[in-house]
Amino acid sequence: MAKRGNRHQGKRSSTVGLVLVMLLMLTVVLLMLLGLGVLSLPIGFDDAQIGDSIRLKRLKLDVSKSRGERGQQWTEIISWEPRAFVYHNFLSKEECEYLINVAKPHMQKSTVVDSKTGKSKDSRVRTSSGMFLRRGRDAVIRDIEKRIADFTFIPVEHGEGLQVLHYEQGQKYEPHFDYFLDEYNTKNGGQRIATLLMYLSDVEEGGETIFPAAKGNFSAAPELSECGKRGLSVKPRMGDALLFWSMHPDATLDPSSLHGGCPVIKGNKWSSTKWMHVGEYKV
Ligand SMILES: O=C(O)CCC(=O)C(=O)O
Repeated sequence: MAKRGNRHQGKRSSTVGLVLVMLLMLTVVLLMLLGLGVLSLPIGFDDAQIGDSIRLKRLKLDVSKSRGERGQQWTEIISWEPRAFVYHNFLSKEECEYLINVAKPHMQKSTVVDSKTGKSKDSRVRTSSGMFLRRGRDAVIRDIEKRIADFTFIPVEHGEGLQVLHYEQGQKYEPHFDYFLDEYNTKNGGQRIATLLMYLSDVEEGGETIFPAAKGNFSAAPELSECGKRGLSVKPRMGDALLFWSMHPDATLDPSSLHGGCPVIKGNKWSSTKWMHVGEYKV
């Protein structure tokens, strides 16, 4: 009896051993697969879409948690002069609504920078209203700012606070540069190097961001307003983000970055701007 018991025990322990070895092998295979997943960058070219505008598809790279579901994220290169890219579905619907709701009670008439004094002044060039949200203000904003840094490769600390803008029917921002031509505004962080413009709403008609000095062959799509047909333009789409560089890679200013917001013809336009500097911007 005792001998039979030993034999059963022996059999049982060799089965347990076999299961353990198999589990170990499975773990090794899983780790290898995971490793390969990490090593193969989640960015790939979609050959079928390489044409007039080169499209770079970004597979779902969840660099940070976002509030709400985001659609498929991918990057569209829209111009090399200026260097400009559209990140599709950069923000979720919930994040767009969050920014609008936080800013809404505090909106004030937008101003422009006086190039002689460097101070803010009221102007008919810019008829929207807006407000600044302090950098790192809360967890949602920190999350968005981290995502901006990940996509632009510009540290969070180089960015100004997010500015939320609201354009009602007829409101616009005439073409201008985001870089400064005065010394006053470059004291903190140096020159502005790039801008990320996030669209927080769709716009029924008009409200395109336009680059009138962009170089290249741009077809005037029929859905664009007359203003939008006067250069390279981007139609606002909730959640999309437009990144453009105000400086060349050799750190000289890029005049082809001249840009503006076309008048809104129908509907409302909400957007949020992140201006980034060459150095740390103290808040
Ligand atoms: O609203 C737009 O499309 C342009 C905004 C803009 O030019 C800016 O915020 O610097």
